[in-house]
Amino acid sequence: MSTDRPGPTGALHFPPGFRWGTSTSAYQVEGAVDADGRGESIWDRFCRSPGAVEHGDTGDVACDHYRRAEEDADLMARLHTNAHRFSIAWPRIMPEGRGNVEQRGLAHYDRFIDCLLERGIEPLVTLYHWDLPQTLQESGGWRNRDTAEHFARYAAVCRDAFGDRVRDWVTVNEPWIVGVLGHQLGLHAPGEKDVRASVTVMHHLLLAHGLAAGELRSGARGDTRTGIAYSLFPHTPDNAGDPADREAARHSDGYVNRWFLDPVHGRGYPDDMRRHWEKAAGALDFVRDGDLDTIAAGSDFIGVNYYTRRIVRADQGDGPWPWRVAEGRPGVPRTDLGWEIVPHDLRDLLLRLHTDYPGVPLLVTENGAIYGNEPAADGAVHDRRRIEFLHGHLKAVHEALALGAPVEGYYHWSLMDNFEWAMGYWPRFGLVHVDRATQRRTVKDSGHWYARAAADGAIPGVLTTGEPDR
Ligand code: IFM
Repeated sequence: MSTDRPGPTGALHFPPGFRWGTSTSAYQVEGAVDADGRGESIWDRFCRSPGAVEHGDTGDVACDHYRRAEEDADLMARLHTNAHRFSIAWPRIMPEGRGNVEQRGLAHYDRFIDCLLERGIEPLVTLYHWDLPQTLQESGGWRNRDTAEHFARYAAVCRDAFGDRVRDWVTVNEPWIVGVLGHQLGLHAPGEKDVRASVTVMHHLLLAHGLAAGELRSGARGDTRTGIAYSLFPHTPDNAGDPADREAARHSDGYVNRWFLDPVHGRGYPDDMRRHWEKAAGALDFVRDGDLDTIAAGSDFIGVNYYTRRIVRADQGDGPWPWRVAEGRPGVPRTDLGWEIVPHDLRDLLLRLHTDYPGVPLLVTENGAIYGNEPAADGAVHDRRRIEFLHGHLKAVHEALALGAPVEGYYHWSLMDNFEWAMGYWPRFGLVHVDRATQRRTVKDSGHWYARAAADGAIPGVLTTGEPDR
């Protein structure tokens, strides 16, 4: 793909057709948890466990996006975006996860997809962004292999309903986070703390991806594409001069990144991590003959969710892994949550994916930052730091494009401030501020900046203007 080469302060143009997108997920924005026959999800249940979510927050109301879907599509049109990634809530389509299909749930997404298309916004649909129907959890959830089969049937229902208008599908969002936070550390629904469960679940999620991809691609249109949105963390050894730290970083990279990317792209599970998992969790006997072929059959793009890097050092510690995540470096800027901001690692990550999995289109399916800006006296939200974040990361994407990485689009996380899982509502990731009491939406300065970039198909080479955050 070609990109214009800028002068020192000239605009950086992105290729024609580049997707300027925003990203959300159902449970984080929709609310209306009892509307139109929706079934209970594991997040509805988890939010009600005392202490599970900060301040006892829940997704019951969230951004009320279920009821304001059309208004929010108008908001996207005002941002000049041409793409939007959202997820379908499985419990709205199949309240019990299998069997009965709820037509009102289908009708809702049917209308929303049309709303997007009417505004020139291409939908990128995620089928699983963590809201498993609670009924399926009661029969073992993702630990139960049958859940992958149920997921494939749900995918087929979505294909039949929306496959005429939706070309690109993310089957599963961040299988590593589901496995580790949901089943090993107990920080996300369903709140399990079991190392063996976490690796079992990850395998079943990959299997579910492969089975669902087969269903989605068998639809009427010939150009359907499927992929996973991975939580990818570039790794840095704490002490690059220490071979043990370098080895720790390589293994941790296997744990977080390669464990998913390699099997999906036909290389099977990486041997180094297989040994670690067998030591920590016992024989991987849930991997059956043929599973790896199913898993390898279904990826037409790589969804890159990138937020920050992981610095790792060798350390046996108390847990099962012979590495430990180290502190970030002094002097590196951070978000309000303390995550290091390292845009050049996004560039390097995209280039690495291009090298390791050649020819596979790349979509930055999430990238964003928590900054807590509230409306100022003038009513606007002056989040200069998010503009800098956007500029830095889009510039990194532009550099990756210029070096040949096939990046097709960038979906900012998030369209609007929403429910940030176990942290509840305090973290604000949006280009649009949401007033929790009134649901009033205010486009932040960063939203206006992104709108300009999307309209121009370009960003400034150098960021020169703007006031500091207030
Ligand atoms: O909000 C989440 C999203 O649901 C998955 N990826 C990371 C985001 C920010 O933490």
